Amino acid sequence: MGRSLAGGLLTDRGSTDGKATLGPSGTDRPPTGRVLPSRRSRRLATLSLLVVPVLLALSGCTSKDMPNFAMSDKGATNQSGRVLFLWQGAWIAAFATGAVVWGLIIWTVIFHRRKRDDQGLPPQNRYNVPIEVLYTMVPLIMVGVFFYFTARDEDRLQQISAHPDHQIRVQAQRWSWQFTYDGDQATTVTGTPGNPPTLYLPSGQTVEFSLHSQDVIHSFWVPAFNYKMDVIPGQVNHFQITPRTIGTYVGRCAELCGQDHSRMLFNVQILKPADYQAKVAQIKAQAEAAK
Ligand SMILES: [Cu+2]
Repeated sequence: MGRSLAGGLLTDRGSTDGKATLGPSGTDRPPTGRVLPSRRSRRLATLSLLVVPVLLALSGCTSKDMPNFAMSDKGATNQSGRVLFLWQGAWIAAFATGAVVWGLIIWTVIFHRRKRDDQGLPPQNRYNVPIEVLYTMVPLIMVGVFFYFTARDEDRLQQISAHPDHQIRVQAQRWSWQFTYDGDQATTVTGTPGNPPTLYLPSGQTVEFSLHSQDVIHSFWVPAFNYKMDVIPGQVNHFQITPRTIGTYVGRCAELCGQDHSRMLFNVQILKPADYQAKVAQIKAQAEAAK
């Protein structure tokens, strides 16, 4: 008797007396159970018809061909596209897994429901090594794939060059933000909940942020960057980006930090390098004039 996939699911239905028996392979299987190659071939053919076009369609996809799943596709920084692609891949893998699971459930419900003339229990299967290896290995492979792409991208996102073009100190405090450009105290801008500050960034130049907190844990988040990092008291966190797409974006705190957390907003303007220099010089001139 040939061993079938899915623990005898491809065998003929039930034994004549409705009682399960233990076969020589250790599988409970009715004496009349046998594999029907033509039916199995048909099912494999149907499965390939469903899976192969999906794989072919996905293999030629780029980030732009797929939905964003609520992530920004503005390409505001050199990193935002990488995060978007990882996010899209994770969703598509989740949808594919869901489709297989729901497909198997629906297939079972439709094709293996109890027939009118069925009596007793259907064949009871256990100790089916191939199916047990399958449902152990498939999740392990899935987790491995998720882990590989996440670890690869996280490593690249957190790479820091020793000599960034600009260093911006970000200080979070209940409930606003303070920005200082290139270590020059005269360029410090402090916001309030009623008057959110603007962070200026030069396009095409590397910027390193150092994140400081004066009180509790906050999180520095510019949604268009597809990236955020915690701002922790007593610890300075760093990350680098290269702004790319000129424009104005919103920023906010992404860690519930107290009563006015929702008002902890700021703006981000990515400018041409010359315009950026002019803005920073203007901030400095205004601070010196106010002395
Ligand atoms: Cu906060």
